[in-house]
Amino acid sequence: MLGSRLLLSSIALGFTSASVLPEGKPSPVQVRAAEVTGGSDCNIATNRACWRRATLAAPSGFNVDTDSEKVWPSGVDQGATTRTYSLRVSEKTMSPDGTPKLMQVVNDVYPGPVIEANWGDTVIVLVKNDLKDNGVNGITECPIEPGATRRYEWVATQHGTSWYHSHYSGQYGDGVLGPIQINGPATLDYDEDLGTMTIGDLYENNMYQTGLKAEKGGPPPAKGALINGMMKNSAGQGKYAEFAVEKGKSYRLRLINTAVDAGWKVSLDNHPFQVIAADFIPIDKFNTPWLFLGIGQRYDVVFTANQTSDRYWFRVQSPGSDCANNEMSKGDVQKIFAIFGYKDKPSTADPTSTSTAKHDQKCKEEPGMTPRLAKPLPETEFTFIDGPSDQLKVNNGQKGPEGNKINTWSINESEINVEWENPTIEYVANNTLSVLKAKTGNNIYELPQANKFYFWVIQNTGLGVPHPIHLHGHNFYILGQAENNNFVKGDTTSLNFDTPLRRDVAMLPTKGYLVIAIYTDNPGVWLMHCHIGWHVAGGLGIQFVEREPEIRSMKNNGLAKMQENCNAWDKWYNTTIFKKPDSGLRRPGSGVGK
Ligand SMILES: *[C@@H]1O[C@H](CO)[C@@H](O)[C@H](O)[C@H]1NC(C)=O
Ligand SMILES: *[C@@H]1O[C@H](CO)[C@@H](O)[C@H](O)[C@H]1NC(C)=O
Ligand SMILES: *[C@@H]1O[C@H](CO)[C@@H](O)[C@H](O)[C@H]1NC(C)=O
Ligand SMILES: *[C@@H]1O[C@H](CO)[C@@H](O)[C@H](O)[C@H]1NC(C)=O
Ligand SMILES: [Cu+2]
Repeated sequence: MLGSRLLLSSIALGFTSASVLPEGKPSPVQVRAAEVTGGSDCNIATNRACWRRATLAAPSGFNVDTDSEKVWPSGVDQGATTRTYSLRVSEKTMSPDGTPKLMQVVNDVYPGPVIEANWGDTVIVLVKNDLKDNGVNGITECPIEPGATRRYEWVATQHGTSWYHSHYSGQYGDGVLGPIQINGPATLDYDEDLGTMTIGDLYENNMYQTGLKAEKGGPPPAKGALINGMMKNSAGQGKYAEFAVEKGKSYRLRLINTAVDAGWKVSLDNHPFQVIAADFIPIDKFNTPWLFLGIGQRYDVVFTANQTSDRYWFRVQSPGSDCANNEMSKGDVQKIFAIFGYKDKPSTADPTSTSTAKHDQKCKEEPGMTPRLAKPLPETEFTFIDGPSDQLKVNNGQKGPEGNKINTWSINESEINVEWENPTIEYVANNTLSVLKAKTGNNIYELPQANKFYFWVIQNTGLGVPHPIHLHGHNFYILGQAENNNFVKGDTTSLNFDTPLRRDVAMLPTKGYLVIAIYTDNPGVWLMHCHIGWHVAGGLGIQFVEREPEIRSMKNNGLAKMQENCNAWDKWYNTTIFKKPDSGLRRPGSGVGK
């Protein structure tokens, strides 16, 4: 929930590298100046827990035990600065797996440049839409019309790894995405930061064509995957992404699942991971040879290059057809790799390493991760035991005229349908939310009370396939998560109220449930949706309107600017033949009715 204290920060079309980064391949640069640490023995390889020693300006200092959901370095005295990045979104033919494809990319590269900042920095991102006919849509803003530039500003209140992407859902699958790296303290020491690794899926056709298929007959298989925008495909074209390590050193690696429709299990042969962060939350060291990442999830892991100097496979696999339908990862066919090579054994040959560990084939997170900073929840406030008003039922169906039916996804039997030209925040600004709430598909749930836990039981019905549920503006608390199970009213024994993991994406497992809590400390309009492109496009989303009157009275709430942007969008939209074809949170293009 990066920058969640700023109203207009949750939607991205893309962003550029700051003036400090070249407009080329993203590279893991350490932009941190030594003086930031407030002492030379802080945040060094043997003291990663420390970020900034106590000073007059920050009497408590900042470290991995600091509650980053409440406090963060602020101002130059505490080592925070402002960084500006310019991102330009345009069409470009690229060959990420050795075969050409017309993509939509940021600053002519895929993935887009890394937006890197230090904990507490203010980040300004100027996004220019250089596409001919697509915008970005929102809950909190109008889309960016072609030719226009929009300015986003947010504070990196938390540290860790994330990514920016177009919220025209499918559009990020065509390339409009890039990593975000916020340097900060860590729960485990390591020598070097290897930076980010994006793991996405690759489709034969563009997202518009693929989305059409998903809507009519169900999603087609992806033809492959890309690791940091690269892959050797089944025909031997293209190249594997490579990472070089030095024997004896330990490394931090920032994993990001940027897929449209794939959950992954990942592993590095002979080098088990020590997981140190889940999304933006530091976690107690968690050891595992295989790690599951749902779409949108991030994990920071540490591993030590302490094996025989050689080259090792980094493996990415689909743990079952419900989790990813991918031509390069199916049963015995497993071809999605990157390479980690020891520097003292330079070679260009493919590794010969084998994997000794097996994974559990489950499309859900490894159990047992706990946050470094435990935040217990008041069990007595869990109201589900009294009534079902906090139940959210995820279902699927079909709608439309006979012979032309399309697949839909709903929450409590309602598919979300947003208005591009009138984002929810505009109704909030006008104090006319009730008008929007009377409309079909608004899917608004109000969270009126401040600093209170709201609990939700999300039950997976219908097809019951697993869904990565993502919330903007908050880390939710995960109280319970089960496969093939209905949550039983009154049964709180299976829930964790003492040390729940907090993060911003969690799996709603196959035919099971996910129980979450949201703490209302961030007024705004926040979308919660399935991160599978086809599902959010088909309606699988709701929006929380949190502490509505306060949004209007917040200083610098950006509402006037939003109205100005919307007027510009309205003017352009009136002139184009491309009209909104669906939930509005989906693929660009035209021609498909509801
Ligand atoms: C290599 O490092 C890991 C920790 O990352 C440790 O668990 C393992 O025992 C080490 N192996 C050797 C051979 O030193
Ligand atoms: C969702 O639907 C269930 C049953 O269909 C109902 O009991 C519940 O109150 C609804 N949830 C909300 C938040 O309206
Ligand atoms: C909000 O008010 C402005 C100014 O009166 C108006 O132009 C706009 O259409 C209103 N928006 C909505 C969503 O009603
Ligand atoms: C949209 O275009 C129509 C006709 O071309 C015009 O009458 C209308 O005023 C325009 N609306 C806006 C908001 O520009
Ligand atoms: Cu889904």
